[in-house]
Amino acid sequence: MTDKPVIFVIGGPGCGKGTQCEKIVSKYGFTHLSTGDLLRDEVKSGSERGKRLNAIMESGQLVPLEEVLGLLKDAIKKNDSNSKGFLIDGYPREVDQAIKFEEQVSKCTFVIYFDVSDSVMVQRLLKRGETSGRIDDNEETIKKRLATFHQHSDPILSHYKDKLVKISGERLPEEIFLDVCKAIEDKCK
Ligand code: B4P
Repeated sequence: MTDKPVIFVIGGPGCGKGTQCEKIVSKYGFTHLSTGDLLRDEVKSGSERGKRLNAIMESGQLVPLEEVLGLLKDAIKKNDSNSKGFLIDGYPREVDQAIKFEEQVSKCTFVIYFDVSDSVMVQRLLKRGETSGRIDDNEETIKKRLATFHQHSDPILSHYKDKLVKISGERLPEEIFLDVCKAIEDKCK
């Protein structure tokens, strides 16, 4: 479906994926597709599908694979002709998502994983929750999001052990970004 580079950006809730993706976009001009944002856009549309997705996100669980992959495929199709490459933020969240994407869309070039402890992620999300208005940035949902993340993360990291760049996300965004740039310049030569 695309022959452009595809970078998966993964990590726990609040690990800094979205923050680093913004920086990557301004420096390298990749197309940023956040599955969380695509889902929230669908919710905003007020459709019946959006209502179902909203309830799942509020419960801290993963939405069904077909829904997320469908949204991603549409977005890739729409942007492919003008894109230098795709940053897929928040995907895959389970091994099946990885397998289906690579079967139906493209091989992934490499995977960036931001490593952050639970306590730091919780602090960041609670702080963001003071102003974000996101239904999932509250204490109860954050706990569930972390549990969902831990349930699926080890199998994904093993699945991608040969394509994985693990970066410590407990530093200043600018420091983290230096490692991100090294990885992109090394892997997307
Ligand atoms: P997402 O939208 O992906 O939510 P997230 O994990 O919190 O990441 P986000 O990008 O928003 O936050 P970031 O870490 O950058 O997912 C939300 C929900 O959607 C999921 O729970 C799930 O239900 C559903 N979903 C999404 N993708 C799915 C998929 N593939 N399959 C199934 N379901 C899916 O930043 C967090 C905060 O930390 C920010 O406030 C930021 O300012 C701060 N921060 C970032 N970097 C920092 C740093 N270095 N130092 C200090 N603070 C920092």
